[in-house]
Amino acid sequence: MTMNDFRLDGKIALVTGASYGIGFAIASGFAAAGATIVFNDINQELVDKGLAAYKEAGIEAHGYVCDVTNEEQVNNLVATVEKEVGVIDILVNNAGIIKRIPMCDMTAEDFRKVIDVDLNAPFIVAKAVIPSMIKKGHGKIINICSMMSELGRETVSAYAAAKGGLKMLTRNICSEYGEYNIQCNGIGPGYIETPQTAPLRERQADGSRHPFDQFIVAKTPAARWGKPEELQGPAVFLASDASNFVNGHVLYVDGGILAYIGKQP
Ligand code: NAP
Ligand code: GCO
Repeated sequence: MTMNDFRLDGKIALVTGASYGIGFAIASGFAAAGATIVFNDINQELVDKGLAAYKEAGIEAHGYVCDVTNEEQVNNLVATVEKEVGVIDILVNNAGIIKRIPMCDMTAEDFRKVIDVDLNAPFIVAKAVIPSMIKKGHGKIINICSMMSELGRETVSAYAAAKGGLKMLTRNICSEYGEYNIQCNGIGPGYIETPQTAPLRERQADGSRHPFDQFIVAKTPAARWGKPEELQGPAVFLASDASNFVNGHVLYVDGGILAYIGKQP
């Protein structure tokens, strides 16, 4: 092994929903390792915002509007990327939403929407890129799972069901396409400081920390929230040749939450 095994030079990476947040951080890490970055987001305003952010970071990214739940848009995206940029070597299924509603108050429509973005879409996008990966003789698929791939909590029934399913979709893609030198793994971020978790970290009226913020700090051995940049190393590893015999694995990047009963109050 050489350190080049951890490089991504000459590789084309598609990161979904990567105008900001975890997707942007992972794509930026890939760029630092030499990859060409392709990303999508749900509207042109977000894509433009993302392109400006990548440019500011010195990254010439390729941005496209695509709703990952729309199979026709996804297939068009992949065909356009293959024509304009090249065949996708690395896919990160990052785009995701969450709805925090007690299950019995959640509509079936809300439940379906979360499942659609967080589980059906990774299926659709992976299905769109695998044929070209097979032709090319290699591929890397990284599904962004969650603590909720392993644990439940109040108000996130749809999200936990989706992320639990995404863990098993990861294992199934591994099982079905490993023989074509395609590795499909998951990354399970812990509690990370992004817009998606901002409501859980809001300061209270009296200036105190949000109760959930205090809860997570007590549940995390690192005694802090993670930063999106802390996912870059694990993602580069799973996207690189250094992980060619790692398949069907979910790498939890959680500061130790899953190993810890939590600090005694
Ligand atoms: P975020 O800040 O909400 O960003 C999610 C991105 O996905 C946004 O750009 C969003 O666009 C985009 N998106 C949503 N629906 C889409 C669709 N149908 N088509 C295309 N793009 C779509 O979330 P994040 O915190 O960075 O999380 C990214 C991923 O990590 C998600 O899968 C999340 O479940 C997972 N995760 C997050 C944490 C955490 O603590 N933050 C921990 C574990 C796992 P809009 O702005 O239009 O919504
Ligand atoms: C929540 C949070 C979590 C994180 C992440 C944890 O409401 O509990 O949003 O779900 O987003 O998935 O790994």
